Amino acid sequence: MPRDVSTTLQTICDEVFARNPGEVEFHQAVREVLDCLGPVLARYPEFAQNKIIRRICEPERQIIFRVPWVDDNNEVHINRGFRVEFNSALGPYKGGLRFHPSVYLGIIKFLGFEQIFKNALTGLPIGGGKGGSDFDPKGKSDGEVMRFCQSFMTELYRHLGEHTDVPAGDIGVGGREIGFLFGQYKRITNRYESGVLTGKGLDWGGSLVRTEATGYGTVYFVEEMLKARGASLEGKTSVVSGSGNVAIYTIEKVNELGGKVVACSDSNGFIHDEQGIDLDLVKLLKEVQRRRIKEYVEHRKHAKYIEKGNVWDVPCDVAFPSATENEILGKDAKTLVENGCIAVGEGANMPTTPEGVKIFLDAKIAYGPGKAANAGGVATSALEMQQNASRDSWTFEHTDQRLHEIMKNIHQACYEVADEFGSPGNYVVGANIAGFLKVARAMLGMGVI
Ligand code: NDP
Ligand code: 2IT
Repeated sequence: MPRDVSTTLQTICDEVFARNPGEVEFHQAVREVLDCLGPVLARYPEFAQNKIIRRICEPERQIIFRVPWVDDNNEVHINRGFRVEFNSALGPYKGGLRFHPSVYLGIIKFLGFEQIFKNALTGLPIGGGKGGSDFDPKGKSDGEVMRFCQSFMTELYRHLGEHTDVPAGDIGVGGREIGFLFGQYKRITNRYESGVLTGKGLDWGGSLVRTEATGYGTVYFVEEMLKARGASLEGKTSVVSGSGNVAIYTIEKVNELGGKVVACSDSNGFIHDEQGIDLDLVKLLKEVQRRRIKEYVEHRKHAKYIEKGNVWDVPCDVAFPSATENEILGKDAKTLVENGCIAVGEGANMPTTPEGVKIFLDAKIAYGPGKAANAGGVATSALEMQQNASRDSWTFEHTDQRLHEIMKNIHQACYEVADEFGSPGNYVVGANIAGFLKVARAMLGMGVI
């Protein structure tokens, strides 16, 4: 890389870190993308001349608001709400809402930044955004969750719209929460604007396959990476972290493709079932009853629950981190590689630390970074928007086929672009450059805005 290019990128990184102090996850996400852009700036000086990277790193709009609500005992609580509308070069802001006590601006900005490039990779007309709150839905009654969602939307609604900003789910936000949010939006605006939220119920504008899409898409992506190496998931053993939406439908698709998942987790510990995870049981415990994963072993006596254990210690051929950011540390990546892991598909966003990523890349295993591998979720959200716009609803088979094609295309784009820019087999380089180029070209075409 020419020296002036690497100096420019380093200066931009330093500026972003100084302008956003303490937002360590955002810094990490920015550094990873910028580390890949040297060859792009060298080839296209117009991007630097027009300060495209500096503009991409500054959100178009950031909204922070108070969310007061009353619990079942009439006690008042105050949470903080966020929506970061990061980039609308390719379409309305699009990205999920996360409700988790760890949420602060730095998390929402890292997620929103990743979302820009992920959404670009889908090839669909969606910009990047993310939102959420430090509200903890765990242990709350349905009534409490409803009142929180209504209060959250009472502020957020003024910033949304099917052509403006379209939220969906993420950690702690699923079908129940999207229902409460949509109901309040409809009531305040007096508009049945289906396309303003995705992940809706199937009876009122939701799309088939959206629930399954992130997990299925991640497995499709891994299947493509393996195919490129003459392998497949059939007969392989997998480990999946988390036991939420992404984890559950990752397990379902691995099973369908002839693989076996032997472990999954939640934030308290993990279960290990050498006979293969009983997915109906996990669905019942997590989706229907909202219980903890440790209860699995009460029903499957031969399985083990390891409280506070590390799921990455379980040997596997393929790893699917599907819980949260930075859940695979350098030491975990080392363990996975030493145990013979040949592929990693990131269902979660940025689940691997930079040390871990380096270990995977150095070991030359098939490593699919989140912004490529988990793009099936948001892609199917965009398909939901298409159905809403045409007041139509597609069959499961048709929607799944579209999702599958999109994931194949993303894989192909990442693979080819990595090659073209001198890093064959490196999907981090491929995803970051392919995503960046789409956004950068659109921004260039629209002038200084
Ligand atoms: P869910 O809330 O359905 O499930 C999250 C799972 O991860 C739970 O098992 C949860 O355990 C675990 N988890 C969450 N936070 C932590 C933590 N800090 N430490 C350990 N475990 C944790 O969320 P999703 O399945 O929707 O999301 C999982 C990941 O996938 C996130 O990174 C999200 O950003 C990403 N993603 C989601 C998409 C979607 O469509 N839903 C799309 C693309 C990416 P516990 O119950 O104990 O908290
Ligand atoms: O991280 C993500 O891509 C999501 N949480 C899904 C976003 C969406 O708009 O469907």
